[in-house]
Amino acid sequence: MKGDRVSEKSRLITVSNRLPVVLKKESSDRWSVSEGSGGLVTALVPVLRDRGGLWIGWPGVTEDQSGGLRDVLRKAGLDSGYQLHPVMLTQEEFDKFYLGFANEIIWPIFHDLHTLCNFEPEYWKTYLRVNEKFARVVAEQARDDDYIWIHDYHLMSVANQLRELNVEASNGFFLHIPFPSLDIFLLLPWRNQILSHLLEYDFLGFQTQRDQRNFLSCVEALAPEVDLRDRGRLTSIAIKDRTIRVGYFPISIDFRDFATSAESQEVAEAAWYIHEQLPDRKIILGIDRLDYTKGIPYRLKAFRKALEVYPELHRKVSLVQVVVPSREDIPEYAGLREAIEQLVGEINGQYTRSGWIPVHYIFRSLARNELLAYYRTAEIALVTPIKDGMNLVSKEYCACNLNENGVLILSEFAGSADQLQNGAILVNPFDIEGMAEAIYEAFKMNADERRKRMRLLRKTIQEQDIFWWVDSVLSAAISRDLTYYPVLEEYIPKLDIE
Ligand code: GDG
Repeated sequence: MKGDRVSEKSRLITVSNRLPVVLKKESSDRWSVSEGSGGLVTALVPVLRDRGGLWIGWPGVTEDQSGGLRDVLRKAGLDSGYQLHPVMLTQEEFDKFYLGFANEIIWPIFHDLHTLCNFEPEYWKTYLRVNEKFARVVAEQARDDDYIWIHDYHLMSVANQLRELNVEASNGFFLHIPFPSLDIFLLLPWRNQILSHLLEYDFLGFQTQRDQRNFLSCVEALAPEVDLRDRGRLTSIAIKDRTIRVGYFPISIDFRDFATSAESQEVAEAAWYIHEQLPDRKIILGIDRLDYTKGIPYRLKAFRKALEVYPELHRKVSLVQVVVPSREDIPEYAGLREAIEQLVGEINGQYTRSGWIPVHYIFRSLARNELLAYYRTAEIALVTPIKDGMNLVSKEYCACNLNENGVLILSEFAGSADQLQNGAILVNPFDIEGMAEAIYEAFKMNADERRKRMRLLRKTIQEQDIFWWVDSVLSAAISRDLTYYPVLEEYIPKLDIE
């Protein structure tokens, strides 16, 4: 039977939209390749090396520019201890699958922003074609006793194609972004196909309980022929002769790596320099990709409100807002940039005084050490997405807060709020006045409370790090043994403040 041969020792085939490499073109057919950074890569590479395995994904350049690439990837694979297999995309496929279906339909609607969707039928057809392309590369490589782990919203239809191609290996899917509620999901013209394609996986992982519940209520409404059993952290769904399992697993970071890197001399000096430039001032930090889900305009309005209502903050705080350029080929993103820059201009125009600029706006990607220096030195982090699968910035900030004196202001609608609710100040990211009050509360918070809260946050993130996450997902997916599977609630420590 399908999946029967999978075991703790099975090879792991990881499939994601992008291969975990950074490519640089040195000449017309010469490339340099380096391993990508990021928590997922760090956590999976040891597993891939250990079990033997491969990573399948798009290399980041379109077919017409990819001369010489396959050989380089083969060699890079050998060097890093696991194989890399590219899925090549044409420019048109990239435009309609990645920019189109994934980022103009699924991304907005799964973040509850259906009014931003461009429901172009051609996008769906290309999405299916590209998912089939991915499935073909997987089928060429997979053995029956492998475990195939597919990631994220770009690849929801791969299992369906694998079935068509008679691939016997067991598979699982992890969704990194939220899963919407039934009312929102129903708006999607391809809701039935997408749901039935997701039900072709043997295992489904979501970030939070809310996402799991939303998915299960869509299943109950749209696929009444299936049977939901053992509802809980790991729910079983019986479909004809198969049983699939659906759980939630909050992704995390390599806590130790962030904490030790933040301790380095280089980061310490950069952190010192940042504050030297802003003497006698508390830094409030916002770091986000340019994305309408990150709530940047509401956050800026909240900061303006705080300056208006609490003049005590004048000259005493500066907001450093870093916006990392992203998806600029999509019209909605260009408009968002304009809105942000206009608000920054208005706030600075109104409040700047000699020696004090209220908002320091940075529109570029920071080098890693610079990023860590801001994390380490900022007194307050303002992480207020209107919706977010998890939000790693909130966890990275705490990991780098070595002095345990920072305050995390966190949106209720970030996935990380489930784990970090007891140490952070939670806010509704649409509530401008509420966020302004939270900024003031963080500014005034005494050292003892700050330390207690930050210790709690760091403890939680340290215990539930990215390695814990990989273990939890793989043990629930592969071993089917629930005793392997940590009960999350027990891991969330409570805050002890008078
Ligand atoms: C998706 C989901 C989920 C940011 N600015 C710089 C920089 N970063 C790095 C951060 C962090 C990452 O980018 C952003 O991660 P997030 O989790 O916040 O957001 P998404 O990119 O939207 O990720 C999300 C995640 O998948 C994982 O499942 O949490 O909800 O949307 O790691 O450090 N890195 C550098 N310079 C920057 O300026 N070097």
